[in-house]
Amino acid sequence: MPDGISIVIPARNEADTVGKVIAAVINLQCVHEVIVVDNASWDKTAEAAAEVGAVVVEEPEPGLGRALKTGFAAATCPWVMKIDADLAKFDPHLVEDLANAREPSVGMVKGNWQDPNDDLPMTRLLILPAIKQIVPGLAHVRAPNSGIYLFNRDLIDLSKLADNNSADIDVMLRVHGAGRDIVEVEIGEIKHDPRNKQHYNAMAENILALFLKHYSETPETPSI
Ligand SMILES: Nc1nc2c(ncn2[C@@H]2O[C@H](COP(=O)(O)OP(=O)(O)O)[C@@H](O)[C@H]2O)c(=O)[nH]1
Ligand SMILES: [Mg+2]
Repeated sequence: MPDGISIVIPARNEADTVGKVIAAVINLQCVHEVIVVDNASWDKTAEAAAEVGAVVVEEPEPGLGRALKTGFAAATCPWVMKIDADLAKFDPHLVEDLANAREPSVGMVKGNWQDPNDDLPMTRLLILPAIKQIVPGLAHVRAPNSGIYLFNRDLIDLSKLADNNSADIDVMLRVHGAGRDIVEVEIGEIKHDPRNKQHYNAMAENILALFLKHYSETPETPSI
């Protein structure tokens, strides 16, 4: 059997959904532990997570990247899977499907999901064009912004990850920079909480800043 995995779930005020997400994955054979990062929640996220057997760690400073750094560092397995706490619908088989896609050359397995109500504007209009221009070695990735992925934590310097919600993409850029393959697995339909425009506007800004920083530090293309 391939190595066991740690699941890390960042959670900010997700008391309504986090317990169900944990319960769906915690007893799978390949899952060694589920770590929930309670990111300054003011609801009962931590209680809901502990009740169904997750290890709860606290990250008092809000920010998805901060929560991820804390959670990835707390994981005891080198292979860490990140899933969101706000999933209302997903197929828990995706955990095994991602775990089984690991090969010696692979550093990261991303979950490629569909949502019939979401044509992924951020991915189409910002992230795919940015990858094509700035990181052409990742042009094969269809769902680069997926927040569901498995990666080998030992390949990257966790302390350098972005603090904000560009961190999922930052993990991918860093695993790619470590010379390992990024592969994708189809994970079917996912339903999660829609957020407001301000959330996605801020996310787009953070992602653009991440790509510009990446380009200034490690240009793959001679010039743009
Ligand atoms: N927005 C936000 N999400 C956070 C934060 N810390 C942890 N999270 C969790 O990160 C996951 C993804 O966040 P979400 O807002 O759903 O982003 P989206 O799915 O990319 O639109 C959820 O499980 C959140 O609870 C934070 O400071 N801000
Ligand atoms: Mg979400």
